[in-house]
Amino acid sequence: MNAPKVFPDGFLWGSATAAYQVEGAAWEDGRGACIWDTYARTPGMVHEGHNGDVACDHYHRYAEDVALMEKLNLGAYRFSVSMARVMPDGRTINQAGLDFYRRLTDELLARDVVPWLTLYHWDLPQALEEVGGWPSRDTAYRFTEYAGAVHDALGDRIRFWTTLNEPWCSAFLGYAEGRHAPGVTDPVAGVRAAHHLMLAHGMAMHELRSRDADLSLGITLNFADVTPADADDPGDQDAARRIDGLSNRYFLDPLFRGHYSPDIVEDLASVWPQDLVVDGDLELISTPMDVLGVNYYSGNTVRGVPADEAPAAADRARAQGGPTPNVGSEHVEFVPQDVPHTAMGWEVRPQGLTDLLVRLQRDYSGPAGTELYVTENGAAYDDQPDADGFVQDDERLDYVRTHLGAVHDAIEAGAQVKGYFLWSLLDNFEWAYGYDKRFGIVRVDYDTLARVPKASARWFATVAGSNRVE
Ligand code: GBH
Repeated sequence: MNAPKVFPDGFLWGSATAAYQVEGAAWEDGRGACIWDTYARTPGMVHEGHNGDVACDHYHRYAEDVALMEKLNLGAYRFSVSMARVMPDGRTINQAGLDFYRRLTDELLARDVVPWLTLYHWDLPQALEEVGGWPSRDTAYRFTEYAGAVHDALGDRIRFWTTLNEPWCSAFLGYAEGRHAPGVTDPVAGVRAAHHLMLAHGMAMHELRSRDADLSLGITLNFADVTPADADDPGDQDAARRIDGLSNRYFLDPLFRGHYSPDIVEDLASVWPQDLVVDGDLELISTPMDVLGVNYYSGNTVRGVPADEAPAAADRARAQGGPTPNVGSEHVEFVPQDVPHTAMGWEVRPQGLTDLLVRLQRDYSGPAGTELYVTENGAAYDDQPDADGFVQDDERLDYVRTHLGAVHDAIEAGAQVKGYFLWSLLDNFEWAYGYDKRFGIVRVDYDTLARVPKASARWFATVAGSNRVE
């Protein structure tokens, strides 16, 4: 038997959700339309035309959900604020929208669950998309006003604030590949969106920091563990450099070093607008952060495709100029590995999480003194509920167990990891997959909206309660 892995005192155990994925009540209390409302209503974009109108009805059932968190020993809850509730038209403040997050926060505090707020998890007000969306610089200014409005309402009761969730997804899935809202397929729009998201982050950091020096501020990024198919092959090494650059360094370098990585800018030369970066932008973007949120699910093994060779079927569309999120790197092939996969088809690679956290500590967060939090990690599996709705989800439990082992290894190797949020508390609206993919440790019956904790939830409650993984 392995020795129990004991986590540092004060380690924060939590679960995560996002507004559009769980709240429902999409048209209540003055909420405006967001880009996901529109995208989900566009035929062919989301699995079976699902949308977030009802979702988990968290908007009405938040008290029940917070009680459940307490029962599961969860010390923190990472949620996002819907910008379209707070500024339905992208400009005017809607007090009723803010009131919901006050009620939620007060309920969390009453039950000793630390609120961890994300300002933006992909649900831009449709009104702002119509005047240019993230490819437009103005959106960063609207976002900063929004950050101030949320701070006015919640600044006295929330310590942890992250600006954006996964700007890579917003920019490149949303505006380059079009697999996410708003469904644009233009590489230049993707590059513009990425910069303006970073600028929005920097301006909001500046705004919040100048209001209150005691807040713990930062951003959440998604990371991929990238490995060359053949470590000795220069073409594969270059493919790995490109994908690591586009997925990881694209955001880390400006945030922590105040510049974009020169090799990425060079790879993107044909789609990088000359007037994109304005003097002063990078200073704002590199405002020192207290926390870095790390979302980790999987990784990729990549191969450089020689120009005279046809790429594998999965990458053919991309190589022939079809939309890809990996702007400027159309000649990279993703090589599936013979390892377990989740229901998303993502490879299970726990070692990648250890390597990532150690690297972030060594190359980025260390010098800045930024603390690392795993803000998302978890897995979708094909759950089979019994007659009572109970799910014996051994695969998910195992996924979380091995990834917590990976976090523990990283801490032992010196990474300053201060907490772990499991994605997700509830089964919820899984973006383009609708309700077809379930990430929850609590099952949601979408007919009755009843919540039933799965085996993984019971197990995770023991971990959170004892601060150790047996
Ligand atoms: C997160 O994004 C989101 O923050 C959350 O809202 C969402 O529900 C959750 O994950 C689950 O999807 O094709 O093997 O290369 C995840 C971002 C980026 C993770 C792309 C997987 C591709 C894996 N994803 N990545 S692979």
